[in-house]
Amino acid sequence: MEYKLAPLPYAYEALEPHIDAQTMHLHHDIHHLGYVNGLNNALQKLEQARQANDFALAKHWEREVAFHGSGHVLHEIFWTIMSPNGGGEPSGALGTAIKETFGSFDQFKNHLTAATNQVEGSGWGILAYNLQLGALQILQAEKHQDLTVWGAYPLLVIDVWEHAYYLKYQNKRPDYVKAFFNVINWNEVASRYAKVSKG
Ligand code: MN3
Repeated sequence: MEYKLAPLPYAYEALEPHIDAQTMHLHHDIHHLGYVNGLNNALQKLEQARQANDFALAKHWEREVAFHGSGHVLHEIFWTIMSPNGGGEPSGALGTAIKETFGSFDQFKNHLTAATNQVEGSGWGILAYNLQLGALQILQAEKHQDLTVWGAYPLLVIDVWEHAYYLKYQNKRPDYVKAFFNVINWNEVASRYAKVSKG
């Protein structure tokens, strides 16, 4: 089976002024496509290494599958949890869970903002639902696959690789993260939460 790159669910310029059209073009059409192609290639090479009983080589392709596969999964979520009609605060079960877990929406926002700004190098700030614990968690990912907590289902992911913001925000990652809250599609985040939460 071949993984494919789905089109953006809105126009490239739809998230202006918070995220510019050129960044969206490069990010989706070049960077995300690179992960899709990298994943398909790594899976094929892994299969070849397995058939050749070359498990030293398989180790390399397993790591490539983790990198490109996680990159593909996180970007697929990323496009859908943004919207030109985004921003504000979540209501309903997710809004309640955020308040119960973090004390208030503002405190949640402070924590997620700090965690995202503090990612060392390239990575992601993530709000996840841990299926084993039955609890919301704020996590970081370095690259796409490092620092993963097993059992954590990503609900909201904020890409802080430089390709996500450097054209518009240069070195000012905190300005990009602040602006990002204006495009969060809380309806989609809530729908992801409803799919996995026990409440
Ligand atoms: Mn990216």
